[in-house]
Amino acid sequence: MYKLPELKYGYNELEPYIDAQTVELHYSKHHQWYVDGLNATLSKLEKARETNDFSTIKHLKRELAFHGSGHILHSIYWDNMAPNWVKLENWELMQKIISDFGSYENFEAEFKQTATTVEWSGWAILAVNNEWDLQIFAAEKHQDLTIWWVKPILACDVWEHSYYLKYQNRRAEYIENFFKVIDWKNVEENYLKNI
Ligand code: MN3
Repeated sequence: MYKLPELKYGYNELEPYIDAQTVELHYSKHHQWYVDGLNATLSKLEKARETNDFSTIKHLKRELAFHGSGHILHSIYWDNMAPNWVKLENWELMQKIISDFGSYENFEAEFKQTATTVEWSGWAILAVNNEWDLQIFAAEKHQDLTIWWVKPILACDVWEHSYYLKYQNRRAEYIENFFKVIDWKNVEENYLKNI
């Protein structure tokens, strides 16, 4: 059984950048819904295996990708943020960003533009692979997200529920402010775990 991971801050602690009501709804309703959906899908898959009845497998695999990716990406997203912005120092990740993107400024501009231009719902994701190096992906919806060879280390949710209450259609402003609550120590840890 999957569980909602603990938040390392209170609902109001990302204020004024991400408002308390959005964090509460997003975490306790939306993310919980992905966790519940993932568990329900896994038990349906188990039943299908027991009864050898795979007639609904197409639906179940789609549900698995949708709820599974939703749960994983939200878990990364929450941990990627902190009430007190943690600056990216000249750690290994910084050196890698500079070598792969040319400069930190280039990386930030590419990430923000990617997040801004994801069509409709989705994510901007900085991901690592020890052969492929760092790349920024635009994930339109996440049920289609089957990118086997990458490990996300920084994920920015750009589904409307992550910003609409406070920012309405001003997604770019939300992304600017997301950068003010990034916990770069956490991103660095994710990076080191995956190389
Ligand atoms: Mn979300």
